Amino acid sequence: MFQKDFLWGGAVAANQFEGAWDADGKGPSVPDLCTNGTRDRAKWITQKVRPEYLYPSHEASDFYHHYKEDIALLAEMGFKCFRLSISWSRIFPTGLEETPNEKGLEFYDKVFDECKAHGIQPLVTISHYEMPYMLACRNNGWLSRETIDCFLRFVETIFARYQGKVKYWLTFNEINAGQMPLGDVISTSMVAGYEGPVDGIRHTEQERYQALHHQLVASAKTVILAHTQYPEYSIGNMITFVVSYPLTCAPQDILMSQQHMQQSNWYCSDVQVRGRYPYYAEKMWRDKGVQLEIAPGDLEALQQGTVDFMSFSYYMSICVGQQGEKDKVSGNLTGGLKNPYLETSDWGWQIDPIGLRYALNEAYDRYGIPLMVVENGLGAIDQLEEDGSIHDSYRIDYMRKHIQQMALAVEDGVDLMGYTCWGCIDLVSLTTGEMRKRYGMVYVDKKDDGSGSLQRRRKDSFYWYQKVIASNGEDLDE
Ligand code: BGP
Repeated sequence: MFQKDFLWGGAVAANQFEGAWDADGKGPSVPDLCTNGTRDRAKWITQKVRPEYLYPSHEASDFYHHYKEDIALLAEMGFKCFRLSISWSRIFPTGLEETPNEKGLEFYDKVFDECKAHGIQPLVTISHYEMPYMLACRNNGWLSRETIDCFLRFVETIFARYQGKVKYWLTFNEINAGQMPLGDVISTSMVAGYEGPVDGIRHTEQERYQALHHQLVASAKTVILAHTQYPEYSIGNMITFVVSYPLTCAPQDILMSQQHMQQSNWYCSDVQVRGRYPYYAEKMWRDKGVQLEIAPGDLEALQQGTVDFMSFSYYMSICVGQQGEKDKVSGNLTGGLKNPYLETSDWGWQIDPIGLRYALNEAYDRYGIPLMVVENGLGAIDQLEEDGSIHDSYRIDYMRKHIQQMALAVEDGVDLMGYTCWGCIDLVSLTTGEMRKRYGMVYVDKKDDGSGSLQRRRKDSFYWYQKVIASNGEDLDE
């Protein structure tokens, strides 16, 4: 079964959860310029805040003013670990300052102290889909090498400040999203001079892979900094793991699926875990017309800066094959072909718990280092009953089945450190900016139009997860 010190918990990201977007000296980040959207209507990016639009990150779930209450609720569930990100523009408002914003640093001091008081380990994502907007405009996000130095100044600051308070760190959230057509906008912040729907920006493969190279170098240099100056830190990478299956047993489909796994899932983690671009990279770049500009010292940094553990988000699997162009399923940043054996969520994401056991075995077989599932969960519409209860048995069912498969993977021999389900307290959806797409075990009274008291309520899944953690994953009954 799960190891004795298994890190049970949940995960959030600053821009989807904190709110207080311009409080205490914080500068605007790219998500602060993103309006709300729906499953069928993409969010917009505007070049300045326009009064006619709603910007969900501005208030979000207002963790900034509710952190004590929220961390107490997590502690009540028995959390061992709380994954959260640090907002870069809270610390460096434009990304270019030489000295950090003290008030921003103090906020996270308070959050980590509160976690410590409740015996909860923070797991900090250094960069979760955000960047100071000024820096994004000046450098077109990660396209410029200069961004690496600005990022490292941010990393040095938080590494020094939170010594003794944080042990576990992740460099970039879902770094491989940068390879994907919509993911590149969200992950690499290449938004300079653009106003329009987020899915309307077009980047060339050259730009995408170059920006990603800069992120990979920044990630490696972050790991090197930790290993040389903060040996007590444990640093992981983080990818979005969208398992692909061949649509049929036609050899062409098998090969396509293998290539998809290499190019979409392994490309970044191969670099971050093994310390070099994989053997299939050269051909992939050639096919895509990419000519990477690799500066002296980059490859050495990649080689030295390999992570201590690997983490990933897991929500779904897809099929890949030559035929079936019409039967598509969506995903958060990437879609694929429909699998006839699987159901989908209300947002069209394919639900596949067994795929998680498969993913864990594949990753462990490939790398042999400890793994952690740092995002997983069901985005669903919850019904608030008159008595204030929320009966989310569908969420319990989803989580139970995924935890069961994790337990089987552990039985298979996989070294699994922990599980932090996504959006443990309701927050803003990344892809649509909606509030009604909820993942939490704690309900936040807030609607898509921005109204609501922000009051927190325990859902049925809250009490269920409490039992799961108390029994170290043995008791999964409702
Ligand atoms: C992941 C992101 C999260 C998150 C989650 C759910 O890709 O790392 O930030 O929000 O997906 O996606 P969504 O919010 O679109 O439902």
